Amino acid sequence: MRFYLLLPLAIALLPTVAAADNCEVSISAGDGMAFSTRTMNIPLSCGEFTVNFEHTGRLPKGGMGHNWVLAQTSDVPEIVNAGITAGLANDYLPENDARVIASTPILGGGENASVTFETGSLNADSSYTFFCSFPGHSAMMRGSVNLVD
Ligand SMILES: [Cu+2]
Repeated sequence: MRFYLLLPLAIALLPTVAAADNCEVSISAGDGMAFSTRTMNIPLSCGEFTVNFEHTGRLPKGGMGHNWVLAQTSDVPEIVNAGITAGLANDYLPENDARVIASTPILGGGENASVTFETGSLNADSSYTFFCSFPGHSAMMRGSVNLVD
């Protein structure tokens, strides 16, 4: 009887164990306008890629909030402008905007969030940028994405 109860649990844990190390990355930002890294490798073979983002500072999200957003490089300026209009209540991002490929909420100091997205939505011929959409941050808080196999 116990065997039948444990089997579903074992199956539920399998996908976590199977995820490769290079299909997940950790990135952080503190009370300054800087990400901990300026580049990120995303292997298209991952299927799913996860970004773990942490605000390591102390300031509240209304004053020095940060998020992690992925978009095509050419879309970044318009997303940033639309984000200012959307406001903090919408995490400084336009709602239901397909140009936003992946994003975390705006975080304040001490908070963290993860986002997982399908690498199949990325085109090997396109240029991608990650950035923070908090008003005034994206000029400093941005990095390039290297799509790899
Ligand atoms: Cu920021």
